[in-house]
Amino acid sequence: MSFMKIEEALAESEKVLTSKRFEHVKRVTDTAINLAKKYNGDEYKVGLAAALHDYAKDMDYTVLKKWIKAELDLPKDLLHHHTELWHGPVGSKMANRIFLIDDQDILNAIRYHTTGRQHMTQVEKIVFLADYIEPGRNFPAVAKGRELADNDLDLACHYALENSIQFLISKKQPIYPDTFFAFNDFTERLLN
Ligand code: DGI
Ligand code: FE
Ligand code: FE
Repeated sequence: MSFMKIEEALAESEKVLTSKRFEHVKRVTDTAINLAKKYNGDEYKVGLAAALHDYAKDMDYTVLKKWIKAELDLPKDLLHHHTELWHGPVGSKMANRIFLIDDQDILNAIRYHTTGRQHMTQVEKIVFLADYIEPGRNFPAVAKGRELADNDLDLACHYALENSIQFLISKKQPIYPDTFFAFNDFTERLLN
């Protein structure tokens, strides 16, 4: 259960984020709630997860590193990947420990919002996509991402992952395994 209101979660994020990042978080929250309405999803769960999805994003990486080391069920291989990948897993632990959120779906939506993963739930897909297509995003692939998100969550997630992987490869960046697991999962489902 979680008793935190979305407004309260937003207020907590506002305390720890730059104003620019907080504006992004509000747009992701609105986008996620709208997607939930469209797909008959859980507006509260996606709204709460979206309101907290970047909670750890502006924190010092030495703080994030301590959390990864201390939390037994956070994978230690994160420490060998880009620090950009740390704020989702750590943010979900903070949501649990500081705000006492124990709904696994909400926690996973925060945890996997950057990479995705295999077997994403509808709540996870919606938060992942809302982060990708919120109205403040303006990279070339975003128009098609919005169009797909309007019609099919799986196709939209597949497209977002495909584009992100291509972008990372073009930048000669390593790709975290969960990103591949997510991409393969959606690809296999689209073949069937
Ligand atoms: O926190 P946001 O900026 O709103 O968005 P995000 O959490 O989706 O992405 C943060 C960054 O992480 C973004 O610049 C892309 C990068 N990223 C996503 N997946 C991977 C990744 N970077 C690496 N190295 N590997 C990945 O698999
Ligand atoms: Fe993020
Ligand atoms: Fe974000």
